[in-house]
Amino acid sequence: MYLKRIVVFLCVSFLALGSTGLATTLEDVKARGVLNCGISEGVPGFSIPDSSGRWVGFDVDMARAVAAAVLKDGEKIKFVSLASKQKIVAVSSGQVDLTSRTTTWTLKRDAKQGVDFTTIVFYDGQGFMIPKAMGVTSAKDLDGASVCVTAGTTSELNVADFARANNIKFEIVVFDGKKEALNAYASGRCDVFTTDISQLAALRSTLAKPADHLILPEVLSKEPLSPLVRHGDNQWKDIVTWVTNGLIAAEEHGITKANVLKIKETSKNPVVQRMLGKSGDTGSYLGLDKDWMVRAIQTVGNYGEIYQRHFGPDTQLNIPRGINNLWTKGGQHYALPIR
Ligand SMILES: N[C@@H](CCC(=O)N[C@@H](CS)C(=O)NCC(=O)O)C(=O)O
Repeated sequence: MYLKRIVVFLCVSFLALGSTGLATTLEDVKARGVLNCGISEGVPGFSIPDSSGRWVGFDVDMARAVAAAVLKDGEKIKFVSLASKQKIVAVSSGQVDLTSRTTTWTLKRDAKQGVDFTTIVFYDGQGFMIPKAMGVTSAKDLDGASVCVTAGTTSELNVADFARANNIKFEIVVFDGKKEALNAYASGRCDVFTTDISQLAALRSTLAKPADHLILPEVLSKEPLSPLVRHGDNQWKDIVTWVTNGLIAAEEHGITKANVLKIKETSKNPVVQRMLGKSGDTGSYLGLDKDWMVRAIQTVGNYGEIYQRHFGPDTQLNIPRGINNLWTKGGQHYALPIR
C-alpha cells in the first residue's frame, strides 16, 4: 500500500516538474509559440519601436532570425524592454529565452552570472561624448570632469579604469537607466556621457542639437556584443549561436533575402547546399528542420543586409562597417563552418 502511494507520488512529482522546470528552452519556446527576447530601452539602429510600436533594429533582426528558424515566423516574438542592470538576470532567471541587447561578452558575466554568450554580432568599444562648447579634443584633458553613466554596464567599470590608468580624476555619476543618464547629460548635470561608441552615435541623434556634441577619438575598451542565453541549456545556446553565425556565413556566400530560394535550388556549392538544407540535414543537429537557415535569411537577410539596413550610409547613423566587416574585407566577422 505504502509502496503504491510512493510510486504515485513520484510519478505525479515527475510529471509536475516536467511541465514546469525540466523542459528544455527549445521545448518551452515551441510549446509557448512565442520567443521571449530581452531588448533595450530604445536605442536607434539597435532596437527601438517604430511609429506603429513594432520593434525594429539590428538587435531585433538577430532575434527575429532565431524566431524564424525555431518557430517558422520572425514575428512570433515578445520583446521585453530591459534596463542595463536587468539584462543578465532576466536571462539567468528564465524571464526571457535570450537577450539581444548590446551586451558585452566578459569573463565574469560568462563564468559567474548564469549566462552564456553566443556569437559576437557587433564589435564595439567605449567612448566619451561631450558638448562641443567644452572645447576639449582628447579624453585625457577631462581631468575633474563629471561623467554620466548607466548602472550595471561595463561602461561604469571602464571609465574608472581609464581614470586610474591616465592618472586623472572623474566624478562618476551613475544612473539606474539609460534615459536618466542621457537626460542628466543633456540637461548639463554632467560634462561627459559615456557608453559604447555605436550607442553614442545613436543616442546623439536623439538629442535636441546633435551637431553640438562631439564623440572624442579615444576608444577606452573592447566591447564585443553578443546575444546571451541561460547557462546550462547547451542545445539552446547552440541554436542561437548557429543561427546568428549563419547570417554571417550567408553574407560570405552572397546569399540574400531576395536570392536565398533561388540559390538553394541552383547552387552547386556543397557548403551552401548543406547550409540551406538542400543536402545533409544540419538543422537536425540543433533539433530544427532542414529549412532553419533558409527561413532566417528570408526573414532578415544576411549579416551585411542587416547592417546596411540599420547602420548603413542611407541611415541617419551611418556607421562605417570597419571592424564589423567580413574577414575577407578587413573586418572581424568570420563564420564558423556549417557542416
Ligand atoms: N555594452 C555595455 C553597455 C551597454 C548598454 O546597455 N548601455 C546602456 C547605456 S547607454 C544602455 O542601457 N543602453 C541601451 C538601452 O537600453 O537604452 C555592457 O554590456 O555593459
